[in-house]
Amino acid sequence: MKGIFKIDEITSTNPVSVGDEVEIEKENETEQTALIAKIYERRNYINRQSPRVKHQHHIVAANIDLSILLATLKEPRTSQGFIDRFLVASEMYHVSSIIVFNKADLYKKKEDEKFEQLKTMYEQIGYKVFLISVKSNMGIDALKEELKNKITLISGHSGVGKSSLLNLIFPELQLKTQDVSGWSGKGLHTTTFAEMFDLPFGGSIIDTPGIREFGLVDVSRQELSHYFPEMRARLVDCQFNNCLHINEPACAIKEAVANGEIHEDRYVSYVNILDSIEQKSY
Ligand SMILES: Nc1nc2c(ncn2[C@@H]2O[C@H](COP(=O)(O)OP(=O)(O)OP(=O)(O)O)[C@@H](O)[C@H]2O)c(=O)[nH]1
Ligand SMILES: [Mg+2]
Ligand SMILES: [Zn+2]
Repeated sequence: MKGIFKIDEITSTNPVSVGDEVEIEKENETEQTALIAKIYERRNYINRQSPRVKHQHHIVAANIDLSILLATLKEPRTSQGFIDRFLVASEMYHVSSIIVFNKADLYKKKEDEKFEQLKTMYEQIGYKVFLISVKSNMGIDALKEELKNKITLISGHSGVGKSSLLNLIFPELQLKTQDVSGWSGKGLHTTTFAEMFDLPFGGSIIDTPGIREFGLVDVSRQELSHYFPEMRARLVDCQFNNCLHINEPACAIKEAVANGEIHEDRYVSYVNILDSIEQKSY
């Protein structure tokens, strides 16, 4: 990279990310090296708070058409709170997203029921939900259809099977996956950096390292409800235009929760995320 970009985005830990469209200048013919001379404007990008340095962010990927959250209800279990944070992030960055539950082969009655509940809840809001098993090749064709001719980012906890899914779709890849001896419960990261691959049927997909937590950046308490689609539509009906939907009178959101139009579990997620956002003191 030509040195100049390093000061471009001062708070980002990485000035160039996977998915960036760039202009390169050949540097050395024999070693086949090149320099990034220019980064084109990003259509969108996904930002994540750096786990180490507060107030610093990391661009996970740029120019994304579709963002997949790979979740599991077992080995490891993905919490609803985590899913909702992911969805908020996708809404913020204007990236459409789908939720894919993997390891269906491990699900017993309890997990099957949980899946159906979550599917119903998210589909009502307008998110597509898939159930797959990489191990038993279930639901893969339907998912492939979604990926055609798109740049897709795949994220989720460590061990949910992101690299395994890519290997199944595109065996030539031979990405490193966690030991077959199974999921250790320790969340070892097998994939350590994000990488993009072209798909044989058109489009490309970005494998990423597992994430423990979605640190949301750039979202204020006031804005948060705009990123819950089922709340967004009702905000104009709150009596106060700065309503946080906690204990204000004549709140349309709380009314919708009370009459079942907004799922209570989503509202709980909203309150939890709201609590976690630092109050900015102006
Ligand atoms: N039972 C079962 N195991 C699976 C399935 N898909 C993946 N696994 C196993 O889950 C483990 C983790 O898979 P990976 O593909 O390495 O997970 P990952 O999401 O890429 O993990 P990181 O790279 O650490 O983020 C491996 O042992 C896989 O064999 C599935 O559908 N069913
Ligand atoms: Mg991986
Ligand atoms: Zn309100």
